[in-house]
Amino acid sequence: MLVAALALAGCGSSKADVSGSTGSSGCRAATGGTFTLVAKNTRWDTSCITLSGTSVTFTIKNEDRGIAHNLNVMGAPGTYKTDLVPGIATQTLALKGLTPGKTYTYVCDLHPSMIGELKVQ
Ligand SMILES: [Cu+2]
Repeated sequence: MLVAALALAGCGSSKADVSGSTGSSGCRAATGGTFTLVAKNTRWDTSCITLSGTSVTFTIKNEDRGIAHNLNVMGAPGTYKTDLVPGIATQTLALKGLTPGKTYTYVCDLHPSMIGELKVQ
């Protein structure tokens, strides 16, 4: 007897929230095996990077004069971070052997709020 009443409650077109959207909104793609990451006003210009392939060479541009930044791609194999260097400065970091399907977190060791995700596809 209760079944009919419960079935009536099922109307309405509420779309379920989609967590972890499948779109590319918010992420920038590393193309050609390179990516330029800019640190300015103690922020990265990108907090989400997608990569197809298992290697990428970052160019890190520190545009904060007198403020030290580095790039630490936590858990990446080999040399995974640069030295802390005050701006204005440009560094490079070449990563190889990244794991497809894994998301790596990158951060500046001095500024924990400078954090982002590198998604290896
Ligand atoms: Cu920093």
